Amino acid sequence: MGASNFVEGVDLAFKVIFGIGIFFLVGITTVMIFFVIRYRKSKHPKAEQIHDNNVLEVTWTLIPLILALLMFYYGYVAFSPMRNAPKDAYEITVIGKMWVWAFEYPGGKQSPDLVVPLNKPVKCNLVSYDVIHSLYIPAFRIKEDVVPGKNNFLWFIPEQLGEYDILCSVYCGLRHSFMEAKVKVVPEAEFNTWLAALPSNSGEPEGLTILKRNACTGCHSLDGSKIVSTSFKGLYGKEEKVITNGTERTVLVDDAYIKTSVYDPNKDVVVGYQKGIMKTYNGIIKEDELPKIIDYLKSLK
Ligand code: HEC
Ligand SMILES: [Cu+2]
Repeated sequence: MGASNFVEGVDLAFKVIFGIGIFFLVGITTVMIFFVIRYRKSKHPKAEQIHDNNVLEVTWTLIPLILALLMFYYGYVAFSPMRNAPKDAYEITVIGKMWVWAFEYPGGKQSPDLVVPLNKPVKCNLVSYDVIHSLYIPAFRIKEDVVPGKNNFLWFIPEQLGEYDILCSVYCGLRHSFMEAKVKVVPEAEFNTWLAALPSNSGEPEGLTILKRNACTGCHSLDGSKIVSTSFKGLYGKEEKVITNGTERTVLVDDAYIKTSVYDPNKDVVVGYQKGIMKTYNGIIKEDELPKIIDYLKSLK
C-alpha cells in the first residue's frame, strides 16, 4: 500500500512503460548485434534491395500499436480519477507565492505545513499570488501547476501516517529551491485537535504575520543578513541611498517611503539593487495592513 490512493496506479503505469522501454532496449540491441555479425562485409559483400513483406509489415505495425495503447490505458486509468475529486472531500486552499507555501483551512487559519486526517479525501484548491508554481507531493504521486488567475485543484486520500515532502516543481525565481513544506498525515482525532489549536494569529506581532504570509521575508531578512534584498533590521529611520528617475538621492526611511516601496517598488530603487525584482503589492497588501508592517519594522532595531 502506498502513501496515497494514487500510488498504486501511477507506479503500475510507470512499471508498464519502463518494462516496454526495457523490452525495446534489449530487442533492438540484440537484433543490431545479430545483423552486424550476420551481414558483415566479408559474409555479404553486395547489398540487395528487398521489396514488400506483408507479414513483417503488419507485425511491426500491430505490435507497437498494441504497446502504445497499453501505455495509454495504464496512464489513463491512473490519471482519470485524479481529475474527479469526491464531493465530500475536505477542502483546503493552497497558496503559492515567491517563495513559500501557505495552507489555509476553513475560517482563514493558515499553516506553513499541510496537516491532513488519515483516510479522508482532501481537496486542495490551488491559488498563486504571483507566478506559476507547482504543488508536488512525490510520495503521493501527485503534482499540479498553481497558475495565477486560474482555478486549479488536486485531491488525494492519505493512506499512511507520516511526514512527506512538498516541493515546488517549476522554477519560479531565485529562491525556488527553498519553496518546500511538509504534509503531515495524522489520525482524524489528532487532526481535529490540531485544527482547533491552530491560532488565527500565532501570538507573533501582526506585522510579522503579514510579512511572512506575503513572503516578504523570502527576500528581506529580519536579522541583518542579506538574502535577495536589504534586511529589515534597523531599516526604519535609516538614511537610504536610492535612485529615483535615474538620479541618486538620499531619503529617510519613514512611513511614506515604506508605503512607496510596497506599492510602487520601482520608483525609489535602493542603490546596488536591481529594479523589477520586487513587484508591486497593490491590491495584495491592504491599506490597513501597511501600518502594522510599519509598526513591526520600527521594532526591528
Ligand atoms: C522577490 C523579492 C522581494 C520580495 C518578495 C519583496 N521585496 Fe522588497 N525589495 C526587494 C528588492 C530587490 C528591493 C530593492 C530594490 C528596490 O528598492 O526596488 C526591495 C526594497 C524594499 C524596500 C526598501 C528597502 C530599503 O532598503 O530601502 C522595502 C521597505 C521593501 N522592499 C518592503 C517589502 C515588503 C513589505 C515586502 C512584502 C510585502 C517585500 N518588500 C517583498 C525584493 C523583494
Ligand atoms: Cu514556486
